[in-house]
Amino acid sequence: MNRLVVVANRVPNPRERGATAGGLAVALKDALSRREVMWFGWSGQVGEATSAEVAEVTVGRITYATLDLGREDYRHFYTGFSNACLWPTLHYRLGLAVFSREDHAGYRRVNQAFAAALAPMLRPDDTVWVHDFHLFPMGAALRAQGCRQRLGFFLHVPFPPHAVFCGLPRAEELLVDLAAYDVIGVQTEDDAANLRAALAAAGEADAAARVAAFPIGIEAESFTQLAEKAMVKRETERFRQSLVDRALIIGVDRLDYTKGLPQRFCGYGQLLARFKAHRSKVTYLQVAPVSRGDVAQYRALRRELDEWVGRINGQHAEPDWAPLRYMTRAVARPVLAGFMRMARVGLVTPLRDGMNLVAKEYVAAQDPEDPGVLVLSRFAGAVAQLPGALLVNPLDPDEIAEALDQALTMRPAERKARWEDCAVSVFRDGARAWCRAFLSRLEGANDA
Ligand code: GDG
Repeated sequence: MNRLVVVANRVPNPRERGATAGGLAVALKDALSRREVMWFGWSGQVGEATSAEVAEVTVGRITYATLDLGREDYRHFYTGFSNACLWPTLHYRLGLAVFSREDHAGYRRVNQAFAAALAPMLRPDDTVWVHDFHLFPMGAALRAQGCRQRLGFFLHVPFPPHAVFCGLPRAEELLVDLAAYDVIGVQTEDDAANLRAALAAAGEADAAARVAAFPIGIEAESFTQLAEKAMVKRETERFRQSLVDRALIIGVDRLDYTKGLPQRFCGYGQLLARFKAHRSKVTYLQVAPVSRGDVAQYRALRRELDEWVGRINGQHAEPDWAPLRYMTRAVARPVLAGFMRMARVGLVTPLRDGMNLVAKEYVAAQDPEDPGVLVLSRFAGAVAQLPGALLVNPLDPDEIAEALDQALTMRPAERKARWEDCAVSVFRDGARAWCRAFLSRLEGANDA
């Protein structure tokens, strides 16, 4: 079988194994155990200049081929154009986007450099699968290097309506770049419709026909096992004792302005103010590991959240009860799975999200005999697969408060029925199925 080359901004560290490795790495490893794979991309290291040489490490059938980014390229390609311009715009937040010619030039330069480094490493029958918004131009850059291989692209984040997308500097150029791919995958049918319309408007009607939705999933069974095993861990027991029989609400998100955290905190405050029966009876744990701390808006958000936490706890706490527990450190995945299983409510309210895997992990972590309730933003891509969730407008704190009250008072039979409605797709449409679906479209056969 031919080799699969996965191109992603960040390549997983070959020394990280199992539960600590990234979701994509685990999914690919399981789905492609018989296949030779090369990961190509950024090592995660920043040096003086972007490396001219590719560092290769092979473990079993997987080769990790990486480049270090130079300081300037890191600043303009990664922090600048990718995180401060493309990320907000693709999440419908054009007003937050930072436009800079230098960032734009850095983005194109790094994509060119990656393509120039990868092209000579490719074999004629390789299948190349490029991931995410950092690398829109990679396919076109590979074609310009003379590559004739099958090239697929998957966008993990939303694709906004054309009226938003065309606010990007040289938006049309990105669409022409996308047209170089043989298959262009997105998370939802809405994203697919938006992208097709944008491609058609850019005169790339042929490419519009190569766009398809492939909703990403999780390795649900292994997450359930993690959650079950966590129940006997010391950390879980200590946490349980600290709750003293209070119902737990859990939120788990990278600290990012797309995740709707200030509005969520405000909604929880409304719950405590309006539905007084829950006072002293509920604890909300928000895990929000800091990300992209070198982008100004993320630092501002962190300060804003610090303020919210102080306000809510200051206003509602009792000497023996802090209503909101907030941590900006990451929690180990096996521990997190246990916390999710203990939570009566999973609170997932992004303002906009490509998919949102936390919503699916929360469902997978539940005890089927006594499951909790998922409160989910109607603007997460995952909505289509989770019909049993309580849907909210993440911008409306009152709706969040009402949904939390409904979830906290829901009878066991309804909780179970709603959980079962969500579990169908979470367990059936996993990461492996996603991988196979994309690759079989790209390769025109069911042999992935
Ligand atoms: C992008 C798209 C799309 C979070 N905190 C901790 C932790 N996490 C894990 C979660 C989950 C993952 O990180 C986050 O995945 P999401 O899907 O929720 O969100 P993004 O990071 O924004 O991912 C998104 C995804 O790509 C895949 O296509 O679904 O829409 O934005 O797995 O559990 N893990 C650990 N500790 C933490 O504190 N161990």
